[in-house]
Amino acid sequence: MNAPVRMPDPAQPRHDWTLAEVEALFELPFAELVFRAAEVHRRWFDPAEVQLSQLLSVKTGGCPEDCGYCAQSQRFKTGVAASKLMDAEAVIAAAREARDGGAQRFCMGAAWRDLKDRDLPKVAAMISGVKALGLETCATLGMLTPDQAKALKAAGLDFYNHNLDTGPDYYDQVVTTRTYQDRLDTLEAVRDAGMSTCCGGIVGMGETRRDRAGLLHQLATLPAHPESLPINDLMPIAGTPLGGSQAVDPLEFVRMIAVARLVCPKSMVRIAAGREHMSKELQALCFLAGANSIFVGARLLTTDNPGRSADDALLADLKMRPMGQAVSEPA
Ligand code: SAM
Ligand code: DTB
Ligand code: SF4
Repeated sequence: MNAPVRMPDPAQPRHDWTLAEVEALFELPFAELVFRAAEVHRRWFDPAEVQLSQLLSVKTGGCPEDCGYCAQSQRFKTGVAASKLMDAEAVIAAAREARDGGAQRFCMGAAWRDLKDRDLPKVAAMISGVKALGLETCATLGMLTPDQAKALKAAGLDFYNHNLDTGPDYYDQVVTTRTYQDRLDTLEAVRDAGMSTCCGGIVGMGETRRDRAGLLHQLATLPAHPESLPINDLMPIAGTPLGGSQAVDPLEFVRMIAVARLVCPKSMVRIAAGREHMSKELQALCFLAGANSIFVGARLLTTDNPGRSADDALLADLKMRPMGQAVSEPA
């Protein structure tokens, strides 16, 4: 008698995905794709739980980079004024408010090409102050050296956000001032310092489905899958090269979420930017397809996000609840 054929378990993380396999997932019938992603989601997570992160732009605008989607590049006329790095006290006060509003993670963003050592002490003070509130800490400050990554870890940084943004073949159409390899190097420094990575990208920049598969293929074949995987729907910014991009079809956005869940089964998959223009039904489909994280608060970095009451209503309608805070709050 023949031995029974053992099928590989689709919920087990793999790092040997081929681009063709990732593309094939995108091509599945919609219901089949969402069903498979929902199954994998349930293997690792409670599908009624959603992780809540809150962003703060601690240094806005005036960035020398040319990322074609970004409101904060000094190369484009977007109306965003450049400001200095905020004081640690003000950042910590905003984090306390975010925590009291229910956020579990606080992400500090700076419009920098790379972190300068002269800013490290102030940034470290923000991180340790936010951590002391009982929040998970995240920062996105541009490129890092291995030593800077170690210093941020020592200050109490849990996650570092650094996105690959798009697939490698489309990347040059979006950014020319830093390479794909630069981004991979920063991610390596973050991992080597013992921090968790938050890494994803943007859809709706004129890329093809193959480019979207290319991004997810890169993430799925990293030495460690990103612990957080944000999928941003482009917030079109007037004055930027990509400000007039055609919006991505909502069902294609759901496919992106579902494939992300399938290729990185244990990652937190976040509906990141773009919820402001998404219906309740679209967000519900994303949760069904394996999304389990959102940004809360009325602002992202420079653009709007659904506020507290809209998100309270969304979660109540869907009978979903915030994931427990990872660290217990000090009294
Ligand atoms: N300056 C740092 C950097 O680029 O590494 C950190 C901040 S940057 C704003 C963080 C990420 O936000 C970008 O890599 C991009 O993926 C996302 N992002 C920026 N502008 C966006 C937009 N208009 N719509 C959607 N996502 C956006
Ligand atoms: C991520 O992937 N998305 C966030 C966060 N990481 C830093 C940023 C979204 C920015 C949206 C446009 C803005 O508000 O300027
Ligand atoms: Fe600068 Fe970051 Fe915006 Fe690029 S995405 S222009 S690096 S702030």
